[in-house]
Amino acid sequence: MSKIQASKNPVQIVEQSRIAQPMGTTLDRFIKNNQDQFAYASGELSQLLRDIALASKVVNREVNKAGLIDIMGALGSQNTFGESQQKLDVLANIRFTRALMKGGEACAIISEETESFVDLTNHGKYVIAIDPLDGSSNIDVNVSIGTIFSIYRRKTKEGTPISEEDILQRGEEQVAAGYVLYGSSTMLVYTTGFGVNGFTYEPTLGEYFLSHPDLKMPEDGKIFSVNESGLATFPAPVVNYLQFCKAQNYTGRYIGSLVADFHRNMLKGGIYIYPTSAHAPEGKLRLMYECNALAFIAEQAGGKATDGVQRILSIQPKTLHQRTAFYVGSKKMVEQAAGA
Ligand code: AHM
Ligand code: MG
Repeated sequence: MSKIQASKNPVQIVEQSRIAQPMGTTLDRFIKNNQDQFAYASGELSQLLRDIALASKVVNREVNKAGLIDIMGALGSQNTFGESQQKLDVLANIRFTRALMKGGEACAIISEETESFVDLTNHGKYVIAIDPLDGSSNIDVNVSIGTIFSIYRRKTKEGTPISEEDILQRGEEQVAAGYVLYGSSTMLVYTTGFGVNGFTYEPTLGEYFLSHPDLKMPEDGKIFSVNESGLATFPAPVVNYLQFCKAQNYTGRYIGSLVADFHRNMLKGGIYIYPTSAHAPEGKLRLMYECNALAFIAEQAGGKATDGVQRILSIQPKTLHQRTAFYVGSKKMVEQAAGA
């Protein structure tokens, strides 16, 4: 008998590894298969996730054709904070709001693009905080952008007006959170508190497929993502930490799109820091629709998120558009950057 064993058919090997890990499962099937993880109203939360996924496909289509038709560039209006709104920001906000209104599972929406929350005056059980299109300064230059969302249970009785108690919830009360990254591929990554899973969009089939099951963030890493223009007035631990990173020949990577920077660091190991500075005394990023979702995902993937002192998810929001300093990524790096 020959000493040389015939190797397995490569197609067979690929198929076997697919069976071991449910790669290629569609997002819809994955959501359905995992529905029993929720204590109650599981069908509604599943439907809500599907509504968000559907709206993200529409936004993805608009993002992809942005260079082809005249929807790029400033609309000429400004949002609540005096920042110029890009047309795609406005469109994305409309798309997500419409999908959530039609779905009926959401009762209120908090969005970066609107000054106050929207009470949908229905019997929905969930409150959504969303940044429909984050990293908007990158739209015109064809660089990755993202959508970030948090889902909470409403606290007050259905059918009554939405109150502050429903809206100003701490991040640790999220029942689900996720982001969509419109990058070289479009990905949807989400958690319902049972780990983190990533799905890649197949545009010709119009489906998200499970591509990154049970994502884990490396405990330590060698990538630091920070806009150093405010360095002179950063907190001392951050200044020291950046010196350390450079002395260790770590890699500096900063896209200026939170979702893209976060996603890369989650896969490769790294830290994203947007600290306080003279320029941004309370930090720049928004607690409710930028930081909380990513903090939930980071923790679920084994990473960490703080404001330099306390856990992001424990912060009690006082206002809708509250800013915070944000340190997120590999656990050891976040601890060291905060001077722990
Ligand atoms: P935006 O919501 O106006 O897009 O601002 C949030 C973005 C983040 O995506 C990004 O990490 C950060 O702002 C970049 O800010 P800066 O240009 O100050 O570095
Ligand atoms: Mg934003």
